Order: sequence, then C-alpha cells, then structure tokens
Amino acid sequence: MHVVTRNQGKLREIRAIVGRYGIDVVAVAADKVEIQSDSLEDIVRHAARALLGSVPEPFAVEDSGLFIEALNGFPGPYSSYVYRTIGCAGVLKLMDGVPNRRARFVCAAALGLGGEVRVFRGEVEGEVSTEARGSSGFGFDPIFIPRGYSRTFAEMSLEEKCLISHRAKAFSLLAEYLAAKLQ
Ligand code: ITT
Repeated sequence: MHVVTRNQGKLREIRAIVGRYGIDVVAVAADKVEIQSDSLEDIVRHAARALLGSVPEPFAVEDSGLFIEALNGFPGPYSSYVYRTIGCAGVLKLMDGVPNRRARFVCAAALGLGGEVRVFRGEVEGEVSTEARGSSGFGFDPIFIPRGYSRTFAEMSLEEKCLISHRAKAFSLLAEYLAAKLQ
C-alpha cells in the first residue's frame, strides 16, 4: 500500500500497524490538497479524491489531530500548524491553571482503491499532562496521557502506543477492509 505523508512519525506507526495484517508500506512524499474544515474526515476525503489517478492504488492518506475539550476542540484540524508554531510548550501554557484537561486524539484514514475513496476513523481519549514527559513518538505525544495510563504517549514504545492509539484504530479498520478486498 502506498502512504502519502511527509510525517516520518506517522509513517513508522502506520508501517507497524498495517504490517500486522501482512500489508507492506511504500512512502510517497506527494503534496496533499488540504481543504479547511472542522471535520478530519472531510479533509482527508478531499485529499484522497485529489490523489486518485496520480498515486498507485491501493493508497492511504491520513489526517489527525489533538482535540482539547476546554479549548472547544482546539487545535483539532490545525494541529500540524499549532505544533510547528507554539509546540507542546505553547499548548501547556494555554492550559495553565485549567482544571478540565480532557482531550482526545482523532485519526481519519482514507483508502484509495478501485477509483473510490473510503474513510476510517479512530479516536483515543485521555488528558493533557501538566508537563512534557518522554522522548519517543512525535508531535504532541509528550503531553498526552491516554485514559487508564499514567504515562504519556512519548513514554511508551511504538508497539505499546500502537496497541491503543487513534491511528492504530483507524488503520486496523482500513487494513482489515483492504486485506479482505485483496483476498
Ligand atoms: P502529513 O500531512 O504529511 O501526513 P502532518 O504532520 O502535516 O503530515 P496532519 O496535517 O495530519 O499531518 O497533522 C497532524 C498533527 O497532529 C501532527 O503534525 C501532530 O502535531 C499531531 N498528531 C497527530 N497524531 C499524533 C500522534 O499520534 N502523536 C502526537 N501528535 C500527533
């Protein structure tokens, strides 16, 4: 399966997740069309449709983000921009003194196959930590503690994160679908 992304952290995780279904990943650093929308599914559906015919099938593209409840879902679809501008430290500052620390990571993964696009979604609930901890993973991993754990995603191995993450849920659904189609 070809995967269109410039994010190496995503790529490593997608490779590990779909590898469990016997699916190999070839990375494609093509440009993605990114429409502005509150919905990751809409964004990724448009991006995938625009890639039909130019990227070999089957291909996948994903859009993901961190949605913080007390900030009405910010940074959500703008997570990549917010990470590049204010980063984990900036988000911790915005959350300084905020008691409601609930947040969720969401991943929308689109599959291009047979000239059509199908979208799969995954989410993981958790909270924003009060300090950045850990050095594995990427993006906002050092400040996100999944529900039921006391460690951040950045304090987990890739394998452990990929048992519970938003990306694992979305790409497991995508891989199950693809594996059944390819049989
Ligand atoms: P591509 O568009 O090239 O795939 P990107 O990084 O720009 O890469 P997105 O637009 O989907 O991708 O942005 C998602 C951002 O959300 C990402 O840059 C991180 O800052 C954050 N994010 C998403 N999933 C994450 C995860 O599992 N761990 C930490 N941060 C994550």
